[in-house]
Amino acid sequence: MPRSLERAVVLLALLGPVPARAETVEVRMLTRGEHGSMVFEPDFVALRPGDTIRFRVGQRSHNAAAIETMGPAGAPRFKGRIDEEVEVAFDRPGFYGVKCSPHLGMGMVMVVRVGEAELPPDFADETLPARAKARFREILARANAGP
Ligand SMILES: [Cu+2]
Repeated sequence: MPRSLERAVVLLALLGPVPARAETVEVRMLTRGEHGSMVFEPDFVALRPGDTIRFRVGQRSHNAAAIETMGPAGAPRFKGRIDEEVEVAFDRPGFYGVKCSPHLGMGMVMVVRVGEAELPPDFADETLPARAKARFREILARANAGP
């Protein structure tokens, strides 16, 4: 074994396995974003289990809340107040739908994918307002996660 490689192997052995650090991703809640009005930016986020999203007030009068019917079974639910910045840790693999409560009818939603999850065929809640369903279809198509 060449000497430099030998040294690298010794160093790696000393360091041991490096655990993946949990990350925090920022999502802004916006009345007018680059891609339209009433949006989360970004509106699709892929996380590793244990990562966190910090929902930031980009413009006022929005919140971030879990859509209870759109998430893996047993996943924690959350609901921020209007103009509240919340941090949510996503531990459980799967797809999650997130809404802004007052603007769900205007299609203010986003998708979070945690881990190597497959999109469940019944992910879209058919009882949601039409504009929310349309926005979900658009996000999932863009993210190449659609059925
Ligand atoms: Cu809103």
